[in-house]
Amino acid sequence: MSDAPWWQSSVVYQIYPRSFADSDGDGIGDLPGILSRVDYLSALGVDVVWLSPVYRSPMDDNGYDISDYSDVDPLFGTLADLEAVIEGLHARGIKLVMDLVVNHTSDEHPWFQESRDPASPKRDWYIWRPAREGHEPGTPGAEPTNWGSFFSGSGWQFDPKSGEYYLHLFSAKQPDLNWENPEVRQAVYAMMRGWVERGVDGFRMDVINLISKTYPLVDGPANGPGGLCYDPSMVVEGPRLHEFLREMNREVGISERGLFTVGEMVLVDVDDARSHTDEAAGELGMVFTFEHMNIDSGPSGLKWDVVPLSLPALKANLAQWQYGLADVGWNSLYFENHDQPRSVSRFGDDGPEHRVASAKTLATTLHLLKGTPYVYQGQELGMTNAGFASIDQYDDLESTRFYAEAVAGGADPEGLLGVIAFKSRDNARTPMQWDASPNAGFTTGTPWLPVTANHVEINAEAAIADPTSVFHHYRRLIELRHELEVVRQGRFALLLPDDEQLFAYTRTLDDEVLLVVANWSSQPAVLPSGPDTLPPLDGAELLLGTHDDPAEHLAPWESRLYRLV
Ligand code: ISL
Repeated sequence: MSDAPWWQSSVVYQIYPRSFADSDGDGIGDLPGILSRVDYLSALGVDVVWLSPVYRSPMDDNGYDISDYSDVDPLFGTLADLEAVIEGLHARGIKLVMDLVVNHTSDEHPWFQESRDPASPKRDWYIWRPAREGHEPGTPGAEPTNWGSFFSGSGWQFDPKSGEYYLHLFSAKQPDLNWENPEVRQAVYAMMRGWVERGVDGFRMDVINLISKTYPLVDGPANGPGGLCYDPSMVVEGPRLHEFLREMNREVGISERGLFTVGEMVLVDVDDARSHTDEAAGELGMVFTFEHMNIDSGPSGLKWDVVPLSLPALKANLAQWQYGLADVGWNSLYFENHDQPRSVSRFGDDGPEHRVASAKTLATTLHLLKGTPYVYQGQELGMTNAGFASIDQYDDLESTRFYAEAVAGGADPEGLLGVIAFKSRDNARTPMQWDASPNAGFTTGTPWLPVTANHVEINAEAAIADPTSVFHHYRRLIELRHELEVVRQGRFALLLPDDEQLFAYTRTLDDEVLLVVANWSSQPAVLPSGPDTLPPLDGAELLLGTHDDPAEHLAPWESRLYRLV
């Protein structure tokens, strides 16, 4: 066993509490619901749970708009319920990581309410600006800059109370905190220390590379709808980001206490990631990149501009991150989260013939890379996209606002619905499918978002009972990471970079070599042999496969893990 930090040997399971398990029949998942399912997590074998926000919130963005960082929202339960979840997980050897959303608060946070008064000592806790010179405050075009928000429309909101605008990179109910103000930073660190004292083992940091803004705030290229600037490079990786992250690490004792950290970083590239996750920098354990999530986006880079996935491009990108963080820094590995559609529908084949094999093969490919793998609730069952056909079925503000704005701009509603059905965040947010009963065992009430009809077949109860299920494949992959140092720390090398069907790579540690070969297509694939293809398989030991009786060809969506001799 190496002396690597503990989280480099871990597999993380993300819980989106609203959609996981409802204990009281209000149709919304809660903490007692999570507590009732900890044995399920233990059976899967994960080491860490990342809990999406359960703090007090008006729920404009399902809890990513926080009005009290130190309390639990009554929708989810009480502080005592959270403590019981922490204890229940710890008793099973599972750590708990909380979501930390500190680029912005809710507009209903008392800090912001105070800040609305220009004479308040908290005025400077948020980013207030007067109207653009020569413009009447509150009139169209008077916003201080042309920045668009990530959720459509301007990134500035006029506040009639003080006659000025505040910056919100997300919804108007999510005003950005002013990290230049040391009192803001100290308040955040004190809150984090409070959670550590309550027993949490680390933090997943929401959009953390947006906290340092580049001043002065100026107009950017008008490249978006309504002449707004949708150029996130204006707002990421600001000049004081490293300083803030180091200060946070010191003040909260992140490295000292061995806390888990992952920073969600918009537009982060490998070099930035290395600089943030280099242990010597004293910043973060790992970051979430978006690059591989944008490979099926067109030239605009916008998520709604969907193009078919290029497998060589995906391989090249994942390989670039593997190589770039091979010796310094650390990778996070994910294909799904609460902001992304279901990977089996997006990258795999969710039809009846290939759903199981493709869900397993996506898992094989991801989990045998070097880094910390993340499983998003339901991914381990091969849950699919929601299949909503009408805009009324969607809840997520990102989808509904995009639709409204695009329809107002003359776009074809049918075309929009197709794109939204493919990419909406609600695809990941439908209730967890526990069993075949009418509400999938998620709630006894009316679920806040429709349960997917295929829960009758795709559910945890059925998966646990079937040794060939996607669930058991994940369980085995997690076990392999725990068992084999080469899976945790082995060096990565990509094979067959241009192959349109096969994703193949090796992992090497000393004289142990693993080969992963995965057919990312719904057609059979020939295993190439000869120079510059795959290493010879003579005598190789098959450690894990998706299909019985492996043949010379790979079946559609078949993947195998070999130990080479
Ligand atoms: O979801 C996105 C793409 O569909 C992103 O634009 C997303 O908003 C971005 O990744 C930031 O995400 C995080 O912060 C948001 C919150 O809505 C997301 O759920 C969260 O993961 C604002 O707090």
